[in-house]
Amino acid sequence: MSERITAGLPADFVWGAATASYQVEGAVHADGRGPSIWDAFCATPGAVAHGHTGETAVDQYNRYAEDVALMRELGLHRYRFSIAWPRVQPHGSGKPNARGFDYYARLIDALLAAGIEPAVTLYHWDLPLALQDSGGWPERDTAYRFAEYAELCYRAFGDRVKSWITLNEPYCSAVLGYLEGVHAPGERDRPRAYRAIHHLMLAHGLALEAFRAGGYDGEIGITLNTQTPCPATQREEDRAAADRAADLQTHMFLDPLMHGSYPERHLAAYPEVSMPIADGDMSVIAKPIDFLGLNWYWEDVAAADPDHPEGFRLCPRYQDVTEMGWPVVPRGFYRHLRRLDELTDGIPIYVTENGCAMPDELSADGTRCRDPRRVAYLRDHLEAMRDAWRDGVNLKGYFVWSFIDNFEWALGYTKRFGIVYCDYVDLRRVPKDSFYFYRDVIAGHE
Ligand code: GCO
Repeated sequence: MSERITAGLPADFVWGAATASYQVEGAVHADGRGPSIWDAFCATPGAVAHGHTGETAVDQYNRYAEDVALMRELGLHRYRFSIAWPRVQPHGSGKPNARGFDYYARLIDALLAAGIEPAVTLYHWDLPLALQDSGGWPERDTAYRFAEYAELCYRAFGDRVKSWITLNEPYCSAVLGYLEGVHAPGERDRPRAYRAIHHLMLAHGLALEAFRAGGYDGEIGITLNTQTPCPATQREEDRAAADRAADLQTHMFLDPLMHGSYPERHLAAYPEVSMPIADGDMSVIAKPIDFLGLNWYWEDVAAADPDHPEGFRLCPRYQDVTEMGWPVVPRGFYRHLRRLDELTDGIPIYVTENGCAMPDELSADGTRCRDPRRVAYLRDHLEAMRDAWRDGVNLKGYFVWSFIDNFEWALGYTKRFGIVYCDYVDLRRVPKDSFYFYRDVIAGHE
């Protein structure tokens, strides 16, 4: 018999599950919510698979009580969800919307009544459209607006919420949104994308300062999707290539937090880029966080490529892939956790997302969803995480992505990440086998 997955993890290790507002809430016109860049992006022909939108999503806005009951059945310790900025401040500045705050108060109170702690992400990509109309993240003003919005949230919920995440994956907001154009707002402009990076990091720093200045009790951090690409071979040039392949996704975000600087060699490869740094910005960004959130799904392999501006290319690998085409590499998770521990000097880490999309189907009678590949994925990744903990990584908790199937951004409803199945015809929830597996992990039986 092999040992329990949780063997050796500390008793206060946090077991969680995560979602994000636009991916699950629906009710986009309810109670005075303003439009976000994702509403606009979804309305752009060809932007999202099959023209799907978050208009209904899984309707958590109206069905949160049912979802909280399932979380209780799961034995969940903490639910990570995000606040939709345009719900609580419809135009991104000015007057807050009380009815928007009321929704999150209902959700938070339901969680607490069920013995589940809320973990709140302040920004999971749904920028109020009014702020994009005045320039979006490439504009410095957006960072100030974010700090004001963050403060409204601390004031409303600081008494009940003890775990805050300023931003989710600013890499995706800036690079997918402003450089590659595959996420909202769909721009393709490198200089603007890098301005967005700086203003996102500044927004994080200002929101952190506001939290400290307000004397709120609880912990605050940021969630990144950092990567440690593997070198294709042990040749010196491939090792150097793998190192550089981490610059944009890891160092452009982690270095300002840890050292108050951006990686110079990366910026030097793109002379058209200039970071709009004002006096004092970098020390605001580098203010100590209480924890780092890590979203991790797969590991890249890199080899030297003299034709690339940064001298690397990503290579294929042999492992099975998920429905996203992402290779399943649990040892890569272990490697990255170790590396992150080194890069951050042992900062407390929460895995704020990990999981996979699989070709899930309901049983003929509609009562079960067998997802053995997700169970295997979770088992292998949890073991890798446990090993990283044993080898000294300062891990505080793990959140599976996702609690429930949801709107997978540009891929619409075509990818299912949940441990709860959602039938998009009648919005019925059916716990998958992985739900029962995770319940047993949390209970210490696996
Ligand atoms: C992300 C986001 C999630 C995604 C998930 C699967 O990490 O991209 O935080 O919203 O849905 O990662 O792609």
